[in-house]
Amino acid sequence: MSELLIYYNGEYVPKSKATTSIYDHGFLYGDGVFEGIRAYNGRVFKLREHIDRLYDSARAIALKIPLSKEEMEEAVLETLRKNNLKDAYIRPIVSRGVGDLGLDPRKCPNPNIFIISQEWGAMYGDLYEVGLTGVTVAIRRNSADALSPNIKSLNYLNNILAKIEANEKGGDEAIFFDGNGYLSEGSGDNIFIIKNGKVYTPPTINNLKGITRATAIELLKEMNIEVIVENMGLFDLYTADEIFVTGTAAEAAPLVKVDGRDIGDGKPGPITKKMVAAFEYITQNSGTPIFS
Ligand code: PXG
Repeated sequence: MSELLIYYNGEYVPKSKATTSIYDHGFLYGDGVFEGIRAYNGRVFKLREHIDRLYDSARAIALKIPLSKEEMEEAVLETLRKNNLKDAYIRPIVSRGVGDLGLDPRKCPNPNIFIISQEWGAMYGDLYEVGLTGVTVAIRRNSADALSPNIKSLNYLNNILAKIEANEKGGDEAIFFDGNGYLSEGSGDNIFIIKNGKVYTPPTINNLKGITRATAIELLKEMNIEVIVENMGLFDLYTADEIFVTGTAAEAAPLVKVDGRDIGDGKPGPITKKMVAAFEYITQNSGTPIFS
């Protein structure tokens, strides 16, 4: 099989050639931004929304991406075409670029742009029917006034530390709270709680403005299910009737146990099942065509 091609500053190069210097501040300091996008059935899901978020993340760290959004979208599509991919995961990365050992980003005149793509199916397999286990973690989500969780930056250590804790505790996914004790999100997904037929999700001050989260809210409203955006605590999590998480990688996935406690009857509940089905339908039947 021939090597995957990676977009690298306007060219398509084999994976083994898509390398940057160790002086790239993306590597030295996690100074850069990225996105995670999926293509289903020959179409890229919510492409413009992901590109908008990439550019917002870049603006928040004062990183000017030397491509228009249209050029970036075309680069994503062309990367998929070059690799002949129809069902894929796509990872655009913009790093601050090569500088010196100092922090100052003014030493990095040229951002580096990479777009990686690869074939990708469902993340959790049959766990969608069985459900995932969640564990609350001691580490708090980065506070918005230190490093906003709205920035999808190359520094994912907060999330990785949560994942390490979840791994140690034997759970599939970590559940974060913020420094005020409010529910935040998972290590790589947003969270929804269902209680008495209504769906609740935290406001996005303390978590990523998830594109799957926004899609889930729209789908629930179309199903005439009330969605309430408000802060919640540990008690709300433990006493939920149902819980699901949303993310580009995770899609919509049920959480059936948290910290050893069954959620509802310990099986994916009715609203979660509707959500999983609705999300599968919309991903299979919408998006920007790759080959048109
Ligand atoms: N919160 C965080 C912290 C994320 O990184 C989401 C929520 C969901 O957002 P979207 O827009 O995708 O619905 C994400 C994004 C992984 C992985 O390997 C997951 C993400 C990013 C990178 C890797 O699970 N999810």
